[in-house]
Amino acid sequence: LHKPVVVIGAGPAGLTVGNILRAVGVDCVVLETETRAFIEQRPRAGVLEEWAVRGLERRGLAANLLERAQRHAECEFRLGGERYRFEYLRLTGHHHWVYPQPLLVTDLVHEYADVRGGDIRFGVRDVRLHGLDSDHPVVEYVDDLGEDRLIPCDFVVGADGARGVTRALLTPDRALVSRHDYGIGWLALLAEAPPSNDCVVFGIHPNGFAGHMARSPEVTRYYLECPPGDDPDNWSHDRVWSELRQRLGANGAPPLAEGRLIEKRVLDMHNYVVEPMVFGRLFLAGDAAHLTAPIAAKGMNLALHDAFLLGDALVAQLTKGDSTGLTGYSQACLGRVWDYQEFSQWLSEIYHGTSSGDPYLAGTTQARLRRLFSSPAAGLAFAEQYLGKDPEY
Ligand code: RFL
Repeated sequence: LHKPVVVIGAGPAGLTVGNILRAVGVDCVVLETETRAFIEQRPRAGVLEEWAVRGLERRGLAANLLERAQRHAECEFRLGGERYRFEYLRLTGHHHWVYPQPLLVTDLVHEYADVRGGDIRFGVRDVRLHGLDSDHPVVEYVDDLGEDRLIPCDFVVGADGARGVTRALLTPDRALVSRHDYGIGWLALLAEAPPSNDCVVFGIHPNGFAGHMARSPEVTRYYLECPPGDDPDNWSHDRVWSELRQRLGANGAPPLAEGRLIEKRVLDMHNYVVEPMVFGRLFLAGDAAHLTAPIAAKGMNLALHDAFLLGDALVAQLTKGDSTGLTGYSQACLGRVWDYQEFSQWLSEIYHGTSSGDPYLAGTTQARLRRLFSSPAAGLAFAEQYLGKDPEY
């Protein structure tokens, strides 16, 4: 009955930790509230940084990705009816990978459960953790048949995302939670339509920000800035495409390929960071520990960064009795977490300054954008943040 590690949540963070443990034969169990079919289809992220893909590859988790993912070398800003191309591959020699999150989750579940023989239990409810500050924590949950279950363990990984239960255990006497609310909403859309440009497009417009990101040859993600808490039903098919055409319009830009909207939801842009990401035997990873609004497409990358560090640290502890990795885990993650938070805030001002209604902010943020295209040093600094600095793995 006893398991060395219980992982709560089968997202990119939890599944990556599970795979790292199974690769060296450490026994663990992953608990997930949803079904396998649901998590394999849930649309979300798509942009992966080079170092994250290399980290997956090194752990035998990137075979499909390397075969199917697209490489992105440039992005384009549109402002005042003009197009400004930012060629980051040419500037830095580095690129982005685009691979939809549901495909990555599908690969990770398959590898964990079907190839490495990992134990994963779907459809669980009422997960509760006991004795986290002792050497013998216990995870309690109700299984998919309604039976109450207990798993005594050595370590618990809290990888249950932004709406999970594990973060709530880091109460104010145990951790500091810093929050930032942008006061901005994004209508997140998935269109059954081919991409309308050969790279990512950011539209900076007085009506609000708009984004275009290829997900596959058949599906494209779009974003439209909107009031926070807006009702997606306020956005009819015609209104969506008319706003997208206005906000992404520019001289010489190819027309938008319209299609059926298969996802339409409002995301309120807010961030948080939990410090430390650890309480006793509970180690948080991914969105459970820190949320970065999709402004800079960093969340899944940070989730993988945590998972690599935590998976390796748990293996060192459980196979060699070496506790260094676990002791330094939170601090090792938080440097990158804060770096990405800062970049997200900086980028948010560029995206949203023009539509803020404040002409002073519009002026300064447009100057910031022009600097990227007129100063090679500013361009390089931006590219480094945009692509994510390479950690040593
Ligand atoms: P996840 O993926 O949310 O997985 C958590 C899992 O835990 C389950 N769960 C529970 N299981 C057991 N017990 C409980 N009590 C549970 N409560 C929840 C959930 O069902 C789920 O399966 O967290 P993880 O692993 O930390 O991964 C984080 C990423 O998913 C997230 O950061 C990204 O999706 C953010 N993000 C993006 N990140 C990028 O790096 N690049 C992008 O291009 C990008 N685009 C996006 C995004 C997030 C978006 N949304 C929906 C917020 C675009 C969007 C629209």
